[in-house]
Amino acid sequence: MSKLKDTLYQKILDHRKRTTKLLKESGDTVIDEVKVSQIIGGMRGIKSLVTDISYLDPYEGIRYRGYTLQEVLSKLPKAEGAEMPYVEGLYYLLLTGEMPSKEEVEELMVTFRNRRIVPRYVWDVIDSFPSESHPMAILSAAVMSLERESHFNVKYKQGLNKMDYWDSTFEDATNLIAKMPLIGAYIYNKLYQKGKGHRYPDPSMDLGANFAYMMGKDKPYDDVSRMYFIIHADHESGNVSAHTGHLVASTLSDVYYSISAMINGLAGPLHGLANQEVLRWLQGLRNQMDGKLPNEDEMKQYVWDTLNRGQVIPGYGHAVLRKTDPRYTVQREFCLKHMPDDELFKYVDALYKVVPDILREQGKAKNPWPNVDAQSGVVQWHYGITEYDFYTVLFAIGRSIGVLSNIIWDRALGYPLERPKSVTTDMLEKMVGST
Ligand code: FCX
Repeated sequence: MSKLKDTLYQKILDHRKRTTKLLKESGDTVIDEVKVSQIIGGMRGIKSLVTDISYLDPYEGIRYRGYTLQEVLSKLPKAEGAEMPYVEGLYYLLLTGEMPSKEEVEELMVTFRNRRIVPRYVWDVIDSFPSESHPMAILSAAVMSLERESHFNVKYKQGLNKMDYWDSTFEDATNLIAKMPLIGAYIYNKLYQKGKGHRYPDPSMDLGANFAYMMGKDKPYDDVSRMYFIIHADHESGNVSAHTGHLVASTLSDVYYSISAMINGLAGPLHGLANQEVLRWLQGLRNQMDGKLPNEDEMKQYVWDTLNRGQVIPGYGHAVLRKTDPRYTVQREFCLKHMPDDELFKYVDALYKVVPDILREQGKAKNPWPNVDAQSGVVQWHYGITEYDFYTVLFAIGRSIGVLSNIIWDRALGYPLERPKSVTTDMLEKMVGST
């Protein structure tokens, strides 16, 4: 057994006792109440999921296993000369709650390296898509096509003990994480770098550096990839992509079905696709300005025009956060260091100065502050990834690490099939006494 798997197993054995005790001694304790506005309003704020992998505080932002993003970025081991840590180390941290040593990460890198090979039929699936297809649709189908590789399914058919579900799920999850960057880069090269061919991974490189290599990008794009995959990895369990992955996995569908579904949820403009929407929206402003940087009044006008058309300002607002997203801040700091004179970064910076006040004045959005998506496309654009349809694929590769870690733990703790109860409007009216 690898060090990671061994550590994980010990953690699982300890944790099972806590879950059993909670259920046995406090199963009937009331934790939350549900209001009509929450039932009609997308279940905002109802405490009804449990995960120990990350927690989202409305004012502080995300913590992974108790660590802030800044702590994660400074404490996880890094490659020689790298600014951002190994993505492989994040998987170790999310799964075990322990900050890995460099040796532990190196062992995991070997594990990933040995599982990278993508079967030929997956390339065929990708190649068969028309070139106007959205890269998220291609990614979803490519992951789905891998389903026949599931160890969990084979074992389940053979008669698997419930206590062992986590083990083959771990094998499937690790296999999929190892392959996701290759699939993502292949989709990019097929759609946007025709004729250049696809670069296969370099065995000496870590996941982030390899992704940059396969995309044909020089330094510091290796650090951009590491940063990007790490900050997008998890955002507790109620967001659409994480929740979809968990929900589908709760039926004991394998990780390929679950992650394909996760990708489909992430592909909506109110969720992951917002990062491409930000770029599209900024390009609209840029075209309108004929390339010159708008002044504050022109910027304000563009924001108001968008709102007056009944549209949202992409990259702003959040269902849980009530402050600037620390994932925005991490990327902003990277931009200030590496690309302070970038034209689009200046747009983003200028927007930060006007949008929160306008959203407050409009009085609808509960959170007027920027989220992760307000910054992320600009970084990609700067390094030559100008095909913004592709940005959510990068989000999906990162998010799969958190969602897969959660699914392994769901199986380890025996979380059941998810099945909330619905009521009819008639019933609701009777319950509130309005008929
Ligand atoms: N611009 C304009 N209006 C906004 C807004 C924004 N950025 N954010 C929220 N609002 C509006 C909502 O549309 C809603 O209007 P309504 O009453 O007419 O339906 C009202 O304000 C209340 O919404 P609120 O409770 O603040 O926000 P929700 O939890 O319903 O929605 C999202 C949260 C993120 C969907 C919303 O803020 C939004 O649409 N933002 C723009 C898209 C975006 O950036 N999404 C990415 C979010 C995230 F980081 C991610 O998942 O990647």
